[in-house]
Amino acid sequence: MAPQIKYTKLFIDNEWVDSVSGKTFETISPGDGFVITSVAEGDKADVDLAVAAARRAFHRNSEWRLMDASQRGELLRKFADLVERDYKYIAELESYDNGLVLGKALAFIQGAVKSIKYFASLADKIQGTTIPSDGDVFSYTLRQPVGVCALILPWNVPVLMYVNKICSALAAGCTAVVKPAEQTPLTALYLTALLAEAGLPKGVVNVINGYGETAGVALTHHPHVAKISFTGSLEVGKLIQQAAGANNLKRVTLELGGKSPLVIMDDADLSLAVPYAANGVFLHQGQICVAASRLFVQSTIYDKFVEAAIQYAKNIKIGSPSDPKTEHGPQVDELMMKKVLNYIETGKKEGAKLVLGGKRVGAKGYYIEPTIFTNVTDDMTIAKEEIFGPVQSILKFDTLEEVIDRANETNFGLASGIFTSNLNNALQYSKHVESGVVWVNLYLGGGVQTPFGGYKESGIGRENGINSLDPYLEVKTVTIAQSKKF
Ligand code: TXE
Repeated sequence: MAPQIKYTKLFIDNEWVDSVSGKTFETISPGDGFVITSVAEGDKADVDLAVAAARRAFHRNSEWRLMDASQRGELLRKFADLVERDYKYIAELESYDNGLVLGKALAFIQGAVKSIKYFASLADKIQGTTIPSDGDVFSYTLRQPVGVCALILPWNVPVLMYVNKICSALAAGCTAVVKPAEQTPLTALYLTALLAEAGLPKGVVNVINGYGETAGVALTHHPHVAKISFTGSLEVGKLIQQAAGANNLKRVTLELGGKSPLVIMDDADLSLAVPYAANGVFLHQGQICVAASRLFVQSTIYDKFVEAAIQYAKNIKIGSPSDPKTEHGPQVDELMMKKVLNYIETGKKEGAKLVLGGKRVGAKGYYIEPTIFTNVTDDMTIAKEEIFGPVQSILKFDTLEEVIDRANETNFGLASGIFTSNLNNALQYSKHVESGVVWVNLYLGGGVQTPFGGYKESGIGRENGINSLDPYLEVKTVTIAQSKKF
């Protein structure tokens, strides 16, 4: 049974409100292509109201600014408890709106609870320093919240994105306006209701559903937004950077796409490498920014590996995302499905060999078979552009030196991996591959404790980890004259 929809409006100053224009837009279930519900559609007028509310909540005398840091942590811990209380419902809602298969959604929401607790624990550990400055002075630093943050979310893992960004902002003491992706607004709205239930003061978090070109642009150009945290496409990331530079020089963190290389050396344990490589690119139908979308296999084991990869992928169970047994669900919408199918056609035309899948499944919903291409070369479109779909491209290499150069021959630099039983290979690759994350003998590991972000055009800044609040903080140096040194 479909989960009940409880919130569909905008959230401003702790009130659920219609948009100023009265407009709404539909959100679709990718599992069957049917409309789930209509949600209020915000644009510039609503963004102005939301930013004004966030700004009031950030005033130096506001309840939020006067709250003890430990109390902010306490509030986040309550939020974690509420997410834990409702995690099954939230997982069902995520699966319904986004197409993430239920089994994974349940695991992801449990991961989100851990993340919230982690950020909660950072709230009262924001400390400045005292500095042995030159002269008859005393210097120290304060680390202060940057102000109103615009948190612009993608559709691929909405709950995790909401939690990472909102909890970092709140732990740091900022206020926020969230813009969920237009494809997947529902879990962000529900989580916001839980934050309010946890006792969030008025105006600290506001949510404006809407489109990028309207609500998103209004946020990125707003003179009272101090910082933007964005996860999404490279194209929009560049627009955001320009918008931030064009007006009040907003602080910007960007988590963009990838074309992540995963290298399988001939001394690797294939019983691990094959499933990890498959999961690395087929998880969530390939709609993850760290997808292992360039799989480099050493020539001496290439044929053997390809055979095992096909056998593995053949057995992935495709079905409705709400069925707990399903391993492979739909793409998020028709547009993305067509985009991925188009990449598959391009792969065939450019001479890659399609050895598995390649087709849409059924006529209802947006399903694509797990797809494998072999004989992929570096110059092919499918080896260069982010597909964001269930397409495993297997390339051949001879030596580690060669594959490091080829792995780095991309403007992206988000994640990478290597399977090898030789420690020197692992260390050499890890040192020289140009990516923010390297996995050795696993793929997709580590938790909220580890910094996450990209080299090159995969982004700017890091999320997660002990320093994850830094982008939400300013450093202020205070220097006080002393009559004499003592
Ligand atoms: O992303 P967009 P889309 C990649 C992936 C995918 C491609 C396109 O390759 O195929 O991006 O996806 C908001 N100003 N990733 O079109 O448009 C938008 O409303 C301000 C990788 O969905 O970047 C949404 O909230 N905001 C990725 C968010 O930006 C704007 C996750 C992302 O949308 C805006 C998703 C504008 N001008 C897609 N235009 C990852 N890194 O994980 C749009 N938005």
